[in-house]
Amino acid sequence: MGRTIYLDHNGDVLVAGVSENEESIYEFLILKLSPEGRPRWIIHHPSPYQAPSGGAYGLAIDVLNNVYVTGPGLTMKISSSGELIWTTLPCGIAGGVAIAISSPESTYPAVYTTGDYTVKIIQAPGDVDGDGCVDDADLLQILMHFGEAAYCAPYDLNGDGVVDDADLLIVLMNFGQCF
Ligand SMILES: [Ca+2]
Ligand SMILES: [Ca+2]
Repeated sequence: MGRTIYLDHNGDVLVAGVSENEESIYEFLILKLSPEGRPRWIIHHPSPYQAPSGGAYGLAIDVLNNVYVTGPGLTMKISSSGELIWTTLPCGIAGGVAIAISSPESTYPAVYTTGDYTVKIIQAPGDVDGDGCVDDADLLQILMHFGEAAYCAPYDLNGDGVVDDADLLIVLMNFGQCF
């Protein structure tokens, strides 16, 4: 079932919604059609919420025709050719019902979704505070929370539930970069 439809910069048609597979698993369904209606690609991805109300609700594209899709509990980025680039960690507030990107010209836009909460999804690795650059402010966040259990916190950069040297390394490896 499609819920949202969008035209990209090439006139291709993007459709996102929910589907149910043979094993009764509800999925995010995203498909891209040519202007003539010929399928270019289709993606099925398990929905964190296993109900007919799960699946995709919002869709946005950037200047490169990358596709951003959000729904309850999940947001994902898909390349223009249909490869899954990333998904958010299953952290409860990982998706919403609408999505927008901060600067469509950027290759690294911040992604905002909205539902019960507004979520800013940081793409730039090591950018804890989401200001677009990895600097001492991000380093400080890691150091202040070092050793803490921090499931789904922004300073738990690798999403393993603890703030430790692995997160510190992500900041240090990207230090000084702006996206
Ligand atoms: Ca930052
Ligand atoms: Ca971590």
